[in-house]
Amino acid sequence: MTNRTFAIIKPDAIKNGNTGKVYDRILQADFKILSAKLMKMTLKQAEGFYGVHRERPFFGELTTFMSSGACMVLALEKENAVAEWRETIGATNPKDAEDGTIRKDFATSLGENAVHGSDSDENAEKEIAFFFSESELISNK
Ligand code: IDP
Ligand code: MG
Repeated sequence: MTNRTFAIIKPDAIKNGNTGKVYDRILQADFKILSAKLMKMTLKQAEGFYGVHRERPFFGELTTFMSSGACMVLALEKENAVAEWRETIGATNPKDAEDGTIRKDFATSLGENAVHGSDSDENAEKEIAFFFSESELISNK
């Protein structure tokens, strides 16, 4: 089990002024921030990042949204990070998200759902590497 996961504070959360609130939830949940950067994805980057969803009907909507404004990408560390972060963010559709989760409190809609979280250790490593070089990740050891 790796102890790293990858997160994005999505453009809706940034536009709605929730960057600091979401960042605080990350710290309150005891994640260490290995690296964080504010960026604006190109459409090509969004298409590459979400490549597994290429055949899905919402692919165009998703990649247009993700490249529509600034987002914050983060590499996070915690024991059992992937599962812990998925629990902290809640279900994909905010209508199904538990009380107290980030998506319940900050998501705009199913598509514009405030945050991203990796779904497996393997994808977490790939996703971190998509946006960060290893030397950008701060070691806590
Ligand atoms: P996840 O982000 O909870 O892992 P995925 O199924 O991997 O959910 O979908 C990736 C992202 O695509 C979601 O977070 C959401 O932004 C968007 N998405 C998923 N399903 C739909 C949909 O039915 N319509 C529009 N956007 C969707
Ligand atoms: Mg996913």
